[in-house]
Amino acid sequence: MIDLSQKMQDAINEQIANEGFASNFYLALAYWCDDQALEGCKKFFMRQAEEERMHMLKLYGYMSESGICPVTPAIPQPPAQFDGIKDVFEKVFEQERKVTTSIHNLVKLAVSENDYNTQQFLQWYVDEQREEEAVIRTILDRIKIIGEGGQSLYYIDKEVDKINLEVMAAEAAE
Ligand code: OFO
Repeated sequence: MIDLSQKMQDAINEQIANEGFASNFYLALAYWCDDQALEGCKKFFMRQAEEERMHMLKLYGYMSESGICPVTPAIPQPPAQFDGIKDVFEKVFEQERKVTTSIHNLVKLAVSENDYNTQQFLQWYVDEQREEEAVIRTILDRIKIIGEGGQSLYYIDKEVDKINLEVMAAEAAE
């Protein structure tokens, strides 16, 4: 059995709340996009919402494996108003950066406690965050190239749809 310190249990419970918030945030974004008729972006965020839920459940599993009952968090309301698609992806990038920081803080705690199991378990999250940030950065770069005037929304949506399919293919190949 894995021996988790109280500090580590609290930190993992906090991360469960972070992943739950991220999942709801992406769900809110999916339906903001739906409202703007941005089908490609909606699909991207629906997949992302599912992924974040899976990240949350993976933490539940780890706690349970350690003989600890995880705390199911109250989830704060995610933002609902955005100043366009660039603003959406900038906020997503900020959100992912926050999650990256919280994962890195968890790793630091695991290292300081010589908790080798948790260090190893968290490596998956470290890799996942690096990949997620890279995808959002790519989308922001494409938005910069396409621009935001005229029919650009149509092309941005197509591009996000394409990137979403690429992410799904890469995940299927893992
Ligand atoms: Fe954004 O990924 Fe969860 O951890």
